[in-house]
Amino acid sequence: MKQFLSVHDVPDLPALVAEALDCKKNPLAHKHLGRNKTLGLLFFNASLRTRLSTQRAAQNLGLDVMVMNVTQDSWGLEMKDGAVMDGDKAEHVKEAAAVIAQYCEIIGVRSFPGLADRDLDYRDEVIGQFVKYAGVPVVSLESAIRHPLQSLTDLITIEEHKTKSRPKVVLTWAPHPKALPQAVPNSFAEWMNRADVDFVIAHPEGYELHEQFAGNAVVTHNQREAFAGADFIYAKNWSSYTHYGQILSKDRDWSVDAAKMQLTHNAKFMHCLPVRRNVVVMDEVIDSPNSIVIKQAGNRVWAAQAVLKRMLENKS
Ligand code: SN0
Repeated sequence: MKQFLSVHDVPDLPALVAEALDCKKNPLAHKHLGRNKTLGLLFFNASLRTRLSTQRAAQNLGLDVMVMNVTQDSWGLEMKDGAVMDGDKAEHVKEAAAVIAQYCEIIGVRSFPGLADRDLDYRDEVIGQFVKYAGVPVVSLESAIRHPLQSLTDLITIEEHKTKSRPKVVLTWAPHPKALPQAVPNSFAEWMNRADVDFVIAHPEGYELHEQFAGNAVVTHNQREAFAGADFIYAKNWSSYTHYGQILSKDRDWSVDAAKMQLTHNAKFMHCLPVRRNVVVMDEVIDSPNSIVIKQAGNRVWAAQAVLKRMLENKS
């Protein structure tokens, strides 16, 4: 695997899920693969799960890891080719990415969108520039528009917890005080469209995801209707794509509570975390036996390990 930026980098989804579950069963079986090799993790934004789970996955493979909080510890990076660099950015990504690639066999990058300029964000420039100039495999640790390690994790978790061969999976928008990226829902939708599930997206009007991601999902503005018969409820807030970056609703009637979970087929509750308790989801749901958010977060290790393993093995 040369890059892991989206589901399009994965030719066979069930095979990658199976490989991640193999890693989970036998975490140290490939400890030799990363010997004398180094993974560089670059963060332009905050992280808890991604940083620690990817580091743990790397350790399981025998990789050394270097982590840098780019915006705090490094020079301001210019992303635009041809820029006249007389502003506050001291270094161009063309040098930075190429230099980091001298020290690391694999590079991971996290960079959120600005949520101000839709065209700019959807060009996914930061991760794209690292791919272009690093020349070594690049893993997305959440880009402006996708979070593929999270989505792979979600698919693994659904595979482990499903009680029928083709479960009903509902991605539901939920309220939030801040404007958040579309990366997690975009990516989740993109992966669910490739998976063997009945996929429904519920959101208030104005929260339509780009059709490139929504794909063949059934889309409804009626959350309760969506919950009926669901096997998995995946809650997430996102800001509007059409009214780009805006908060159009903070309607608490969209929070996930126990009464709504009653409408489901004893559904498992999922969220990528971090989550705003009693805004996105009520305590009664996230603390219930049907909540699998901690197991889901645990699976981040196996998703990262399967991807890093394939990169080390040079396998697609
Ligand atoms: C990020 C997001 O993309 O929604 C990362 C999720 C993995 N979430 C946040 O930025 C939450 C911030 C907050 O204040 O709740």
